Amino acid sequence: MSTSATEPVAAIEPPQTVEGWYVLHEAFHLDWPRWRALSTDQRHTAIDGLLGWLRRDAGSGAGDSAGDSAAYAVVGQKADLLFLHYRPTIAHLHQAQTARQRLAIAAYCRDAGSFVSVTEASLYEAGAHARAALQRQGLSPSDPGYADALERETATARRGLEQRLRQPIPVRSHLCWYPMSKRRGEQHNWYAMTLDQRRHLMRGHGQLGQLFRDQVTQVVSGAIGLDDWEWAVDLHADDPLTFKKLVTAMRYDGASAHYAEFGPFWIGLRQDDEGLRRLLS
Ligand code: 76R
Repeated sequence: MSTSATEPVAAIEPPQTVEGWYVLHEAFHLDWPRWRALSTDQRHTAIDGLLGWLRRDAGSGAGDSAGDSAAYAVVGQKADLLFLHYRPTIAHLHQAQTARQRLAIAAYCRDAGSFVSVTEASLYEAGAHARAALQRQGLSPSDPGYADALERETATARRGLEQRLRQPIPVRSHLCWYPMSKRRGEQHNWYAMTLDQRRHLMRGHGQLGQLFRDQVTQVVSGAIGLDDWEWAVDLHADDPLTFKKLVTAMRYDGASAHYAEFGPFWIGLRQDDEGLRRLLS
C-alpha cells in the first residue's frame, strides 16, 4: 500500500531535538501620562531599579544568574517595551518575572503579551546518519534499546549543539520575533509526513537560511507544550530590511510555503542602559 504525505503512517517519528536556554519574551505598554507625572527624581530612581534588574538578572555567569536578558523598544502600537530573557530553567524565568513585578516601574506598566519557549535544534540530518548506521548494525526501530542506541549515535552532534543553544542574546541593533506553528491541514499536515519527508524540507530550509547567515542571527525556540504556538522565531540583524528579505525568501520555500502558520510579528530596537534612560527620561 502506498502512503501519501497526508496519510498517517506507522513510521512517523518526531525529530530528535536538543534544548538549551529557556526563553521568555514579555512586552509592556507604559502608562506615559502617569509616568510623566512623576518627579524627575522618582523617575530616575525607577529607571535605576529597572537597569539594576536587567543587569543583575542578565549576568551570563554560572548558577542562578546564568543566561542573559535584553531590552527592546517596540516599534508600532503592540507595546512600548519588550524584555527577552534566557535562563537555565523555567523557575529561573519565573524568578526574573517576579523580580520585574516588584520594580517601581511595574506600577506604570501594562502587560502586552508574553511567550515561553526553549532554544531548540532538531537533529534531522544527524538523526538520519545515526539511523543509517544503526540499520547497518542490523538494529530496527522496534528493537528494545533502539532509542538508547540512537541517543549514543547522535551524542557528538548533540554536544556541539548544546553549546550553540546556550549563547548570550545576539548583540544586533534590531530584533524581529514572531510565534509560528507548522500546519496540520487536510492537504498539508507537517505532522503526518515521514521523518524523511520533513528532513528533505528542512534541508532546503537550512540551505536557504544559510544565504542570510552573515546578516541575521536566527534563534529558534520550541514551545510545544509550553505556549500557544509551536515555536518562537527570533531574528537579530543590524539592518531591519534583512527581516523582510529573509522572511519573503522563506515564504517561497517549501517548508514555509506549505506548512508555516504565523502569529503576530514584533519589531524591536535593542536598548543599552543609555538608550533605556533616554527613552524613559
Ligand atoms: O540550525 C541550523 O543551522 C540547521 C538548519 C536549520 C534548522 C534545523 C535552520 C536554519 N532552521 C532550522 C529550524 Mn530556521 N527559520 C525559521 C524561520 O518565516 C518563515 O518562513 C519561517 C521562520 C526563519 C526566517 C528561519 C531562518 N527554523 C527551524 C524551525 C524548527 C522546525 C522543526 O524542527 O521542525 C523553524 C520553525 C524555523 C523557522 N533558519 C535557518 C533560518 C536561517 C536564517 C537559517 C540559517 C541559519 C544559519 O545557518 O546560521
